[in-house]
Amino acid sequence: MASQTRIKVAKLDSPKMHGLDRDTLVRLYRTMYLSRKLDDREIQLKRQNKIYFQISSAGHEAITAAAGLLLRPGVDWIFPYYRDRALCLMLGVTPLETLLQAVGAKDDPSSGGRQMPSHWGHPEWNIVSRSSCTGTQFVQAVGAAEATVYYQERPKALAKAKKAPLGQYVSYEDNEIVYVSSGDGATSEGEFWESLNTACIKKLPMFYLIEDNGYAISVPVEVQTAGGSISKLVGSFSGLHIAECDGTDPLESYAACREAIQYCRDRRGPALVHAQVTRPYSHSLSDDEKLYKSAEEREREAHRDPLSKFSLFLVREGLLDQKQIEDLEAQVDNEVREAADQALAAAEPSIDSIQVNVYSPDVDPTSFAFEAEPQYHGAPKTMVEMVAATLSDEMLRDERITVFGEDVADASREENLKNVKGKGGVFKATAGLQRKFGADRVFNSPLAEASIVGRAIGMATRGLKPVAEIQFFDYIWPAMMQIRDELCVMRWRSNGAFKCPAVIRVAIGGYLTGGAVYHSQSGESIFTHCPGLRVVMPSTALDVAGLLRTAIRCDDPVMFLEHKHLYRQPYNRSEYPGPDYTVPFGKARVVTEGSDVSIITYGALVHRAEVAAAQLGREGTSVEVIDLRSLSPYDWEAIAATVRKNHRVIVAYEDMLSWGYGAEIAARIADELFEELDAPVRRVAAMDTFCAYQPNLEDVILPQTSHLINAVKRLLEY
Ligand SMILES: Cc1ncc(C[n+]2csc(CCOP(=O)(O)OP(=O)(O)O)c2C)c(N)n1
Ligand SMILES: [Mg+2]
Repeated sequence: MASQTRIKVAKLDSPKMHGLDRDTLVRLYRTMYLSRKLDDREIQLKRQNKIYFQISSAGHEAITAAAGLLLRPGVDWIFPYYRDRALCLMLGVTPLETLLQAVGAKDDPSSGGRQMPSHWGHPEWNIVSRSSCTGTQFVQAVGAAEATVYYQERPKALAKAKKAPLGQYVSYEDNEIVYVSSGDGATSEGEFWESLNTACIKKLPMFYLIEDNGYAISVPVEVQTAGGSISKLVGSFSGLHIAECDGTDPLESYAACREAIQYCRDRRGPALVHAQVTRPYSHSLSDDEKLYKSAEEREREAHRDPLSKFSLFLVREGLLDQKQIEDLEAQVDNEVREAADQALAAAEPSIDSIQVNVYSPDVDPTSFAFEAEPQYHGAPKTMVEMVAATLSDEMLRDERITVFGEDVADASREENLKNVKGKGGVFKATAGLQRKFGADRVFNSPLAEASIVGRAIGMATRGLKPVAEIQFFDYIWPAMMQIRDELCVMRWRSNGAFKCPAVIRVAIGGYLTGGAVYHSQSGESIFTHCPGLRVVMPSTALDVAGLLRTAIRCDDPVMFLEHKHLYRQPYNRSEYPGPDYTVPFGKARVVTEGSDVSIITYGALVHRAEVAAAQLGREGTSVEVIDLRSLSPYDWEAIAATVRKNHRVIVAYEDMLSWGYGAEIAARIADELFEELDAPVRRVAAMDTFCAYQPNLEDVILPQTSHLINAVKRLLEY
């Protein structure tokens, strides 16, 4: 008797299906296959020289499609990495959109053709624009999760953020979470550890997905990660839910992610899923893994390919037969073909559009709108008191403002506030603010500069207005990548879809005898060199009030440089100019008018130039002193006007003599105003060396009045 053909029917109630119905399982496979086909198509386009770069998500499709299924599109906040194509597709990014990115089209929603392929970003789905930097996303995700907690408690802040420019993308929903992912290699970045630390301290609703394909380009995981397992290594983080799964199996991945995501949604703390995946297509099309991976290793990986395993599973379980698989694949192939044709025909961005979205198109901090008359009242305040007073008034006015950094709070242990005066910053610039506005608005951060700036980026991206403090300029460097590659670039690289209008306050400059090399540095030119960033440096208390308020109210990232030497000087004090006093950026101040020589300066040298001018005035030489106040943008008209008037000019600055900020000003004067000059442009600056501990070397870092006087006299000899 012929044996009866047994038709196997899937038991969808079997535990291995994890409650997923047939349609969802098919959708999972479809998304995984679509992701792979898009990669394949890009590879073909690259080989045809129609695109310039390709990095694939191959081998990562199962875990990322499963995670995408569990995230809520447009509700949860997504900080992905380049191998998250299936996740993005699952959330709603279309195949055409991913290919518009590959070809660098004008209408690419992630960057308008500015970034490489697979640098995901989509405001509609809360996918925050990614840079190429591995690891920077972790601390930004922390800031985004802090925004979740903040908005939950402060609906007024949310309402205000929604009314601000790009407010259409500001959102908060109950139980939302923040997703952040990376490969195994990127977990070696400090920002990964900094982020876990804060996520656990604050029990933030953050879902970490580590997609471990065993390699970071050519570096294997045992050389990357102590003990070879990131999930084991993070085992002692308090309150962190940890799971490990086979990331090539969508059902096992789904189960692991579901539990982890629920943990986050329940606000029990952050969760980390460590998924073992494969990387069949080398690191990118610029890499050939045969150079460092054995044939056996590659063979073993091939057996774990998520696509072939899952299609086999679907057939074996009777969910799809071979014909249905083939139909589904043919349908997807067609979809990819059509999307590719459309992408290849799409318009490129125009060359001049490169200038667009460097700064906010909505708020111009150099405009007349920021001109205001002071309404003085109260006793004179020092510069440092003015910082606190201005922050206080702005915080009253705008609940989106948070203030954080090292030691900025009055006392983190709130119960102590009854009996102690409070710290409020090592210079007291934030004194009393926690007491007044609460510990959720004014708080101490761990001692981790990259995460201070990264968190500010995450908050600002979601519509908050962080005013973060870097305690000393000398220690800003761990944050350099967050500043240069993230904070300044977010708006430009997302073609205006995201922005980071955070204020970074930084105490800068030589200030005390014995401050030595690590409490005395300048280096503002390094930051004025960053497009997208505004850099200001007031020299008086009045300008602190006006410029700090403009910094907070403007829509761009601002580095607010506070000179430590000036914080408590009696000569620059001012009465409080009122809660709406602003000073536009890019407008210099004529400190003293004069008709023989001009000194263009800023920061701590303004007062010294003023004293020099007074002394020279008594000797019959009339000196004009210009305080730039804003370093980027700067007031070229004021510079040109004083040069045209006096024909003799000194640029005085504390930054290094060579390549210092004033060197560029001097160069531009020589370049554009040469005919106006009766004498060479002179620089008076710190020497190209460090400030030593010995007091007699103090003036190495901060030029003295006598240096300025001598320079003026030499200039008059021409
Ligand atoms: C900060 C930084 N350093 C180096 C690189 C160059 N780079 C790009 S990807 C990569 C390896 C990343 O490996 P992993 O995190 O394991 O992710 P995978 O590519 O394996 O998925 C490196 C070194 C970079 N983009 N950013
Ligand atoms: Mg890797």
